[in-house]
Amino acid sequence: MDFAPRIQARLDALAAISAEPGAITRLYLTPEQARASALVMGWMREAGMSARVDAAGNVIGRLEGPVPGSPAVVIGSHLDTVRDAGRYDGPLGVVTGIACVAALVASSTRLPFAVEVVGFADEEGTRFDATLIGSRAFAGTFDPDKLACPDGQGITIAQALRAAGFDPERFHEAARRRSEILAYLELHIEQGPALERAGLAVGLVTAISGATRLAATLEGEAGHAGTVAMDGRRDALAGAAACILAVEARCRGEAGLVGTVGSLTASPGAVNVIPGRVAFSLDLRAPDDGQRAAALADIAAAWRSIAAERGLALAWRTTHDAPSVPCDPALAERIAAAMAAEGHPVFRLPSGAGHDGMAVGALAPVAMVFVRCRGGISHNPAEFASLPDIEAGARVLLATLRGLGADG
Ligand code: HGY
Ligand code: MN
Ligand code: MN
Repeated sequence: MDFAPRIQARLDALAAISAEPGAITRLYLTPEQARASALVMGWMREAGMSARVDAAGNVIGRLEGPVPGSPAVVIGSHLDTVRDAGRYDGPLGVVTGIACVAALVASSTRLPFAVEVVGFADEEGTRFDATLIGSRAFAGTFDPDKLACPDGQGITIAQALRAAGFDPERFHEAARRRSEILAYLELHIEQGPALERAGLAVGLVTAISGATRLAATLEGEAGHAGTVAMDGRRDALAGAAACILAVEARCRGEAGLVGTVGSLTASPGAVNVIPGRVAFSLDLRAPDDGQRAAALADIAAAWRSIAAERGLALAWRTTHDAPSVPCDPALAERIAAAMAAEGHPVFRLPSGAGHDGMAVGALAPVAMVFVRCRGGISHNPAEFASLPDIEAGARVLLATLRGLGADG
């Protein structure tokens, strides 16, 4: 195997850079991110690229094309993680991109375009109520008002940028021009069970599902757990429980529709106090935007009636809303040709997970390669991709680059 052992070793090195000993947690604009960026830039330079960090914190390696400033094929993914993450989600795509460039340089392959490898700084949206921050900055579509978004400690993105040595007034300088980018390719673990069920190492993504994220609150009345009768309580947490079950009921049984309440905070949070206030999230996804909108409307109606019935005040705001992004057919066919040349059947599947390609799609044609992951497990330390599958993914990505080069 030419690629996989070194890719795995680098994933392990990145996994050791975490805010939480014994877990993998690397969030936007933290010291851990700075250390990971420095490590990745070193690998980029070792592969023969120039390397820099842009105004949003994205790490960008560049192998120049035939002339300085040549338009580039970009290979990207993200270097940030969810809390207690796996080691493949994000970094696999960045480290594999670097390995492909190293192979091009080692074989003195000259392509008619530049190649850039980008490690986006925040795709997960774990720290702030904003997601795809790095790739939206890269695509020039980031809403500057969101720089005022606070994290759980009240630190805004702008303040965190300054603390990390960036200037929020120059954040917009991360934006690239459409003329600079020919295409965007992303290799990522599938984060689902389809490839494993099909017994395949790699898959070709047809579209990236759209997603809506809400931050909701329910306000009731805190009270003494021992003296307030059950009738008449305005228990915000019991109300939230009903809302969560309403999400599950609406999404169950409808193919491709998924709804998740992943975070919830009840206050005051004492064992003998009826919760007066709950803040909770909703993450709603579907391959079809109309399907997602219809589900959101039904869930909102269910939540309103639960709140009315229980005398609770319901409020929510949308923290993320991204339409489904189809992969570019021509670019996808180039990947399909590379898969076939590498001896793989071309298995096409949608992505239920979001990816940076959703943002970069505003700038350039996007296509994705999936690599099988064990049990489809992700956002979990048990996340795993085998060396042969990592090797297969790297070879498909390299063959795709070479094919694009042959296309001119
Ligand atoms: O949430 C997602 O789908 C991605 O992992 N950020
Ligand atoms: Mn993820
Ligand atoms: Mn990811």
